Formats: sequence, structure tokens, C-alpha cells
Amino acid sequence: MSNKKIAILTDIHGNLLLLNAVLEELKKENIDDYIFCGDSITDGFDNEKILNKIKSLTSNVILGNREKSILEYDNKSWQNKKQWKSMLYTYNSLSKENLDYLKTLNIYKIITINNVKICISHGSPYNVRDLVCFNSYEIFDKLIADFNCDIYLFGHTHKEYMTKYKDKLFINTGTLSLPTNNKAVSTYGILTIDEKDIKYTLKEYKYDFKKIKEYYCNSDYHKICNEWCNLILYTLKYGIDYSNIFIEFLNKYCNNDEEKKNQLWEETFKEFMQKNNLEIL
Ligand SMILES: [Mn+2]
Repeated sequence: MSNKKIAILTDIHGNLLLLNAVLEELKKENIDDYIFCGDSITDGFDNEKILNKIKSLTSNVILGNREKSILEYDNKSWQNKKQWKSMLYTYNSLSKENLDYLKTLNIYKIITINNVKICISHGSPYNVRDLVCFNSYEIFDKLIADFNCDIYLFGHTHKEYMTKYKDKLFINTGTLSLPTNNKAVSTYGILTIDEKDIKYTLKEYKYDFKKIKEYYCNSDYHKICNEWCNLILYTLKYGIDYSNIFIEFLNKYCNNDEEKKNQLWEETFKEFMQKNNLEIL
């Protein structure tokens, strides 16, 4: 049985620049296969190219909450709603071929490599939006009972960890493009599996923010989805989850009222940026 080296990538969120940069780094590693743990698209503009790339690399791909939202879109509720501009941008940018490709994906997948059973999911195999952390032992116990795998892979939280529990590995490789640990880096993982041993390494890729800024600011996404694009850019610059922090800030005024969110979107965004001393790009 030969060594197998597997690269694990998650939460690419539409950033082809970082996907390509990390794939370039992985060329040095002699990777045998890839695993993608969801949220590959939305929040950026290269959604088509990313799906084409992923499809060409592997079949170890599952749905994140972002892909699931795209698939469940009713073709009307995001129209003329500023808070949904970015999601609508992604939906409109996808070809029928790639929408059909997304329909073939499940929210979890179990694969076997050198007799090691790996469960791939985004939130969890139960729900794409589950938040599984390094110490979610109750969920770990349920997963062991329900799926009997050796390794469980997650995405979604953008927080990397590796927990060994009851002789199983529970791993989140973080995120390629929306860091949250006050660190402007992409994180991904490499699993090496041979007959007797499983080795896991977390990798960091330090990107040049200037290039990221150029990449976004030269796109039509920056014009069409300017507010969201700014929040994504500052998340990348500082490793602070500005998009979620902004949504919480907006919700204080809107109580999840969709019409109010639409009305207050722009002025609340300006207020938010000012309060955080962030210049609008
Ligand atoms: Mn997610």
C-alpha cells in the first residue's frame, strides 16, 4: 500500500487568486488527491472558474451553506435587495452546467483512502450551518456513533483546529480567503496516510494584500457589490470577520426585517466603516 498525500481546502469564497496561489504551493508537495469542504463560491467574482478548477481536480467535493443557498434560490427574493446583491451576483454568474454540477453534490461524503474512512462535510453531515468547534465533544460522539469514520473534516467556522478524540481525528483547515484570527493568511491542510500512520499538517500561505486588493478592485464585483466587496477586502487585510460583524451591526437596526435591511444597507455600511476607521475602497 503506497503513501497517499491529500490536500484539504475549504471556504475559498470566490477567490481564484488565492486558490491558484495555494494550488501552486501544493505542486511542491506531490499531492495525490484533493478534498474541498464547501463554500467554494460567493463573496467573490470568479465562481465559474473556481468550480471548473475544482471539478477538474477531484470528486471529493461537498456543498457548503453558500452553494446550498444558490441551489435553493427561488429566482425572485434576492432581486432589488441590496443585502442580497453579492449572492445574486454569484447566482447570475454561474452557467447552467455548473448549477447542474452543484446539484450532483451532497452535504457530506464518505471516502476511504488506504483503509482510512474520511467523512467530509461543511458545517457537519447533519447540517451545512452547524458550528463544530475543537471541543464539540457531544457532536463528535454522535458522529462516531452514526458514521464510524477515522477522520472527520469540517469547514464553515473559518477557525482551524485538529482534535484527537477517542482515537479519531476532527479537523477544520480554516479558510483560504476569509481569515478570522487577526492574521492575514490562507490556511489549508495536508493529510498523509499510509498503512500504519496518519499525519496531519496545517499549512499557512501568507498572501500579499496589495495584490488581493488589485484583484478585487479591478473587477465588476467591486462596482456592483461595493459594500460587500469592502467587507471582504478588510477581512483579508486584517483577519477580522468584518462581513459577519457588519451583519450583526445592521441587524441591531433591522431585526431581520428584509425590507428595512434593504433601505438601511448603504447608510449603515457607511456608519460601520466610519466607526471602524475603514476607508471605503
Ligand atoms: Mn460556510
